Amino acid sequence: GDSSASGGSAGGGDDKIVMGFSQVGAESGWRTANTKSVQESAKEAGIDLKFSDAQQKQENQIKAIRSYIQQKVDVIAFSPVVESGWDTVLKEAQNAKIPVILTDRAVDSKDTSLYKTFLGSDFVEEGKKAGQWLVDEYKDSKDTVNIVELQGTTGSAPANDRKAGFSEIISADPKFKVIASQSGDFTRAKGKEVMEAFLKSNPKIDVLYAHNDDMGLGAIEAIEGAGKVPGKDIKIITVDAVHDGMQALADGKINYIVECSPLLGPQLMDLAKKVVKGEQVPPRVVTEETTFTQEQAKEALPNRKY
Ligand code: GYE
Repeated sequence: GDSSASGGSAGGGDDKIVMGFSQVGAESGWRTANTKSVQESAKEAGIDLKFSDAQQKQENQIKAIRSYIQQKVDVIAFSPVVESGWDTVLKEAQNAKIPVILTDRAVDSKDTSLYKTFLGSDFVEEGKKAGQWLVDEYKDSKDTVNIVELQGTTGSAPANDRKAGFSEIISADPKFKVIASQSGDFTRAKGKEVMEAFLKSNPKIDVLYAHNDDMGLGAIEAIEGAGKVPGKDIKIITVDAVHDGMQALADGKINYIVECSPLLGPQLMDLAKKVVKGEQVPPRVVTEETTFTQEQAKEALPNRKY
């Protein structure tokens, strides 16, 4: 780790693991909590963390990974902003014998030897849970349900999978119609902007499905701005369960939240230690998550960690 001051680590007893971590950005409350979790757990685990923020750009992540390879870090962890286009740089890490851990988001590389493990949520399952709530909510109605969807960052694993899981469940009943679906890039500002456009072009929207809380929160501002009541005139389902989302759920402005935990730091550090020692790790570690209704949000809010 901090070996330069003492003239190199060879024989110096400095066996601190150095991790290069490339974060997606700071686009959402989820991301902020995730960054905090990674930084705090690195400290607790005695891991020397080199951290970079890619501002939602793949090219920045590739640059960061290349610089970690050059610095000969012990392990690289990253949360890939989009799923495709990683083979070349991952091959470079492999050639340099630096193990890679995927955290939070997946890549679509066919060659799974390019990374040791993938730690994070099952986003398809999250989408299914969102769809299931809707199916249950409208089980006694035969009327058409007009749905608008705010997708996450285009090409990202959570956007692809949350869309797919949701669609799979609701497509069982033709009364569910997704009348508009567009990316809000996982941000509040974009969520608001896109929802404003949805409201202008669609006079009858029954449901909003937003791939994260932040976009849902932005959309709530747009809905209120249009003189409608979020949670009543338009029902809202989101994913994450960050503090502000849970507050809006408890306040009745959101109807249902599918939890996605950002607290991946401790498990990431454990996996990193094992991988650096050359120990076997499971190729996939799935985070455990729940769902929240408005009542459940009121109960859970005081003890939420993010
Ligand atoms: O849901 C969203 C964030 O990759 C699971 O990214 C993460 C997603 C999360 O911007 O809020």
